[in-house]
Amino acid sequence: MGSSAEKKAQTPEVFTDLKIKEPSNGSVGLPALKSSVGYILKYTNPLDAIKASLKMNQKGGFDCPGCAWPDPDDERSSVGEYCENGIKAMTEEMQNKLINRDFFATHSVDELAKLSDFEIGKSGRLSEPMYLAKGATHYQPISWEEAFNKVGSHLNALQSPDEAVFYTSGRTTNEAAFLYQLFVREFGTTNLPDCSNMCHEASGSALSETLGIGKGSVTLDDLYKAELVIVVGQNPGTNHPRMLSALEKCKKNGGSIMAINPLPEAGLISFTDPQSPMRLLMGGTKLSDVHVPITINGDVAFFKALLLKLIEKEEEIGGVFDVEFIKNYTHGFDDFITDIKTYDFEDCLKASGITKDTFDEAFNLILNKNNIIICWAMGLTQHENAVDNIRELVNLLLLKGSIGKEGAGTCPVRGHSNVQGDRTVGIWESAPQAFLDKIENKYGFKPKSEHGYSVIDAIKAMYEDKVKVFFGMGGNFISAVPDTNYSAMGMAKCDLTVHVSTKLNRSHLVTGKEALILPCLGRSEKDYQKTGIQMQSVENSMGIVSSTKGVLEPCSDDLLSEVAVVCGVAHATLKDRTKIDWLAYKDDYNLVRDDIQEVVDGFEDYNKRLKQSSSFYLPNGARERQFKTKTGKAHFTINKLPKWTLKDKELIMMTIRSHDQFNTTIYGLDDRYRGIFNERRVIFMNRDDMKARNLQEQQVVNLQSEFNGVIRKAHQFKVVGYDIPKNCCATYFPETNVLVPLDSFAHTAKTPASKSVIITVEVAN
Ligand SMILES: Nc1nc2c(c(=O)[nH]1)N[C@H]1C(S)=C(S)[C@@H](COP(=O)(O)OP(=O)(O)OC[C@H]3O[C@@H](n4cnc5c(=O)[nH]c(N)nc54)[C@H](O)[C@@H]3O)O[C@H]1N2
Ligand SMILES: Nc1nc2c(c(=O)[nH]1)N[C@H]1C(S)=C(S)[C@@H](COP(=O)(O)OP(=O)(O)OC[C@H]3O[C@@H](n4cnc5c(=O)[nH]c(N)nc54)[C@H](O)[C@@H]3O)O[C@H]1N2
Ligand code: SF4
Ligand SMILES: [Mo]
Repeated sequence: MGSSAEKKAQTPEVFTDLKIKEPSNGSVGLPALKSSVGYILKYTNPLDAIKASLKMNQKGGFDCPGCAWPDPDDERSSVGEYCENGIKAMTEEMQNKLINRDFFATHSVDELAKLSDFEIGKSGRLSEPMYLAKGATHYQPISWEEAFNKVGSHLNALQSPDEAVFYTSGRTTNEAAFLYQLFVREFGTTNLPDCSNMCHEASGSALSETLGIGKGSVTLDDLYKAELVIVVGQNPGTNHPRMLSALEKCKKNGGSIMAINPLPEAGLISFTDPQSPMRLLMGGTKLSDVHVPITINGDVAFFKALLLKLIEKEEEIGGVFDVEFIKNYTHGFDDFITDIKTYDFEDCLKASGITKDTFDEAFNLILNKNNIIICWAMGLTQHENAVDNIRELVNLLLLKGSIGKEGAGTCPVRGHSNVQGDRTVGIWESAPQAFLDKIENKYGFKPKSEHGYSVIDAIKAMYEDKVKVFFGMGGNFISAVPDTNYSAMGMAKCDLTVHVSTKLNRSHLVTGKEALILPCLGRSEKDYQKTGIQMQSVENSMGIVSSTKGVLEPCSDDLLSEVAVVCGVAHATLKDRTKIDWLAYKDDYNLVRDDIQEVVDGFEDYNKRLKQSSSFYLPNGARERQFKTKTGKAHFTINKLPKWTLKDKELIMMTIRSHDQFNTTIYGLDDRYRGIFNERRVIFMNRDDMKARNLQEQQVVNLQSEFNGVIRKAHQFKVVGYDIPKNCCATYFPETNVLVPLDSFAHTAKTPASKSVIITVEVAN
């Protein structure tokens, strides 16, 4: 008997010996250099690592498999255009250990599931396709052809194409993603959930509605030239480290930085550039002029307080707003002003958790600035009112005319290296009709126009027996999604689960009745096809499409590219039902780009432009003050203050990333900047909240969340007293995903509210 899916999906409740030090007040610098070199020496061949690092993020080289921060347009450092975490992402992919049939013959699925995520990840790179038969305890090898036929026969046996779900994680290139969604649509469904649903979906919803484009409007150059950059709900020192160089440049040019964050995150406070040897010795730049220690989910309240005072000043002395911009380019100003005046400043300030002194500092920094950029990430998007968070910050930018001009605009900072590109080329469960019409015109079949399942819908559908096949193009679905136990039970009900992946992860161990692992090439590896080594392309957070081409030999001869996997599955499934020559694409990726250019706006001369200059900007209406909204103008919106009250003993919990992880990939057990070493099962608490509960430093506790009468539990965490607002606490994702209720998600966008989980803490026996 196998252990239950729920048990296998959870991270083991085992401590690894916590050490606590003082949190750091600066980031990067020598410790970062030491950490990345140590990582290279431990997990990969150093010569390969040097070769690859010199090509990473360089023109003609490969795109960093880490986050989606852009590379500079012009000059690039010859020493290296990367950060500590970029090196870790690269090294993780090029691990020098391989896992093959012997590994899987030795270790059963149940046994592997007992390992920690760190240990699972460090098993090595997958090197051949593997198959888990019905009732089997171990994966066994399978040929690619058999694997494709297995997927094809399962898909073709479904009563409806909607009984299959096709997930994507944001590392998939434009070429692979375009073909993948094309196959899924030709097969007959729109069930294309992706990691974006759990990430910046709320940004996309809010920005499309207000500014007519679901992406940010700024370029790197704008960041250098801004008078004020507000960083809200984002921890760039860990998650977008090279953003700190851009913020530093902004400061050097006379700009100011404001951080709105419950935590005093090290990178936001001060920064030392590791690519500047002098600065390594001299110490860092103080980055933030003001840190606003907001209470979790206090952002709408804080923005409202700011807006109220700005309106007061505009009415008193004028010159605070960009009146011309408001008149010429916006819609809904009067209604917005009427609504906001119904709020009381003191109530808003109280709900934000900010003292009047800090508020005044923040207010004074904003008052006379006209070129403002607001950057944000998961601290704003993973709440029930996430869309309101973003609409409210757009209101502020609109009042200031801070959009579509130099040094001003919106900057949602994306997570995965190509999450934005995947959406651009059609990974979207609710793609616009105009895009579907273009598919129909080009390929001669009618794609389904009803919306498919997003991540949350897909989980429910699996649980309700409406889904029989789960296909994952990258990612680690079971560890990334909310409500781990419910989701695992859903996954286990599938007949077949398939994962295309570079490395083993927990999702390969929480399987359907049968399962396949299809190993693929990583970014850093050469992609040999009939017409030669192939180039692919990706889009970063600022809408720049650039080429990516691996430089290392593949770690195994039995890997396929993601493009080749999609072509193989499509060919085996659609057989003579299709008019598309699926196998031709994998021989020559130029053909894929030729198709993208016909179907997706902004990709004219795709092949030519990529080859000539290795990157180009996609069109962006908001950047030009052309707002493709219903009215053709930018929209002010009316947003409510969120209403939640904590009952006695309850805390609001955010699930965040440590410095040593990339989402569910655990690089190591330290969170250096926060002073946490060798442990992930911790809960950061305000020391007064600890006192009120009689909790000591490092005391072992269990956590419990209650939502709509359902109780969820996570056991074995150590308490760490921390500089976090009262009534707030923080834990690491994915250890506490068991506590995130499936039904708590952002309105309109359905992003799981994994930054506002209401919990109680009990001493463990
Ligand atoms: N090294 C590394 N890089 C990564 C990733 C990784 O895991 N590791 N993940 C990638 C991905 S997919 C993404 S989406 C991004 C994520 O990048 P981030 O969004 O920076 O990641 P989180 O750790 O979720 O951090 C959220 C931040 O928001 C703050 N916060 C939480 N709740 C609130 C709130 O209510 N209000 C405000 N104002 N702040 C709040 C937290 O204190 C924290 O600093 O990073 C990408 N880059
Ligand atoms: N509680 C909580 N939950 C969260 C979040 C949170 O902040 N809190 N954040 C959410 C966010 S922002 C996101 S984006 C999601 C992330 O959700 P996912 O994207 O599903 O998760 P990742 O951990 O990024 O996926 C990593 C896996 O991708 C595979 N992989 C790596 N490189 C490649 C490649 O080149 N090709 C292929 N085919 N596979 C590859 C490897 O197997 C690796 O284990 O998680 C979400 N879940
Ligand atoms: S900032 Fe992001 S994209 Fe750039 S090197 Fe670091 S991890 Fe890679
Ligand atoms: Mo993300």
